[in-house]
Amino acid sequence: MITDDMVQTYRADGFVVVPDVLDAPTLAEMRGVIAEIVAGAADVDAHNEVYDLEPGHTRAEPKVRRIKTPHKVHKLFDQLVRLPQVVSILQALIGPDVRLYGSKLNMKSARYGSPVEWHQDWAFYPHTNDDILAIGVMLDDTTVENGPLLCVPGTHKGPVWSHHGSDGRFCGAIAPAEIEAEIARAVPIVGRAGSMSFHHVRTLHGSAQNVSDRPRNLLLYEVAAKDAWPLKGVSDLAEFDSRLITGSGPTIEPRLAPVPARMPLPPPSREGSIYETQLGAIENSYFRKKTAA
Ligand SMILES: O=C(O)CCC(=O)C(=O)O
Repeated sequence: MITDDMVQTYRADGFVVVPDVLDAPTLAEMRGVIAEIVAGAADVDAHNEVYDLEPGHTRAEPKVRRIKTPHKVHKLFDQLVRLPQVVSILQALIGPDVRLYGSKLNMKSARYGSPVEWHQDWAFYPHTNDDILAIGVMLDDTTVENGPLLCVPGTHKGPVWSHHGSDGRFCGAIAPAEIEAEIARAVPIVGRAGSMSFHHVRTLHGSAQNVSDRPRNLLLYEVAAKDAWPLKGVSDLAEFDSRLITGSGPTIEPRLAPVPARMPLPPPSREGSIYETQLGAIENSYFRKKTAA
């Protein structure tokens, strides 16, 4: 499904959209499963292993911001990243042998869906090489109105910006003053439901609050070349190997590439999800201030 031109775009810009990867019945099945999972949030009061909740969530009026690690919550999400059409795109972009790093489903509900401040995924999980990307599965038609991902072309070949707050701790967000020129060049990642975006792990990106009357659900998978090892280490080798999607079996030989890195340490004062982590940068937020203005 991916053309040579699309591969060249990914290499040059650090992101690309492949239209219509999923068909209508698959989308309908996923929406049904998501509705069931979201309904379960009526039984919880606080963030847990499955749900990250929007401010203002109550049992009577559940507001889910993110379903954490959906591939562990329902088998459909584990199967989706292994579909042949998805695997062949991953192989064209990061090589024949790939491993799932993680997954998340960002539910940007109509009118209040939370923003995500400017960051590079690489700042959260530096590896021994950067043949790593995030797939963004568009579960809704995504337009400039409903809070699309915003990516800055070419930044995957540039610096790793500081994602540390004034307290010296990792906060998962870049101070907007450091990246004014880049923000001005950001491109909205839009497409029909069923399309998928692929952004490089070092690409600078963010996304605004959804102030439209349409939801914008984005299912994200982080996928790494098999020989990219996390610099934070591997504590459970069997679990690490179980996430291989393709390839000739496990390896204990990481490939070392000359890539810049900063460790996400000391750890953030609030962990659990990017939304919580970025509260460490709240006084320096770009999108919250913009929404309030
Ligand atoms: O949901 C979005 O648009 C942004 C997601 C993102 O960048 C992240 O969760 O790391």
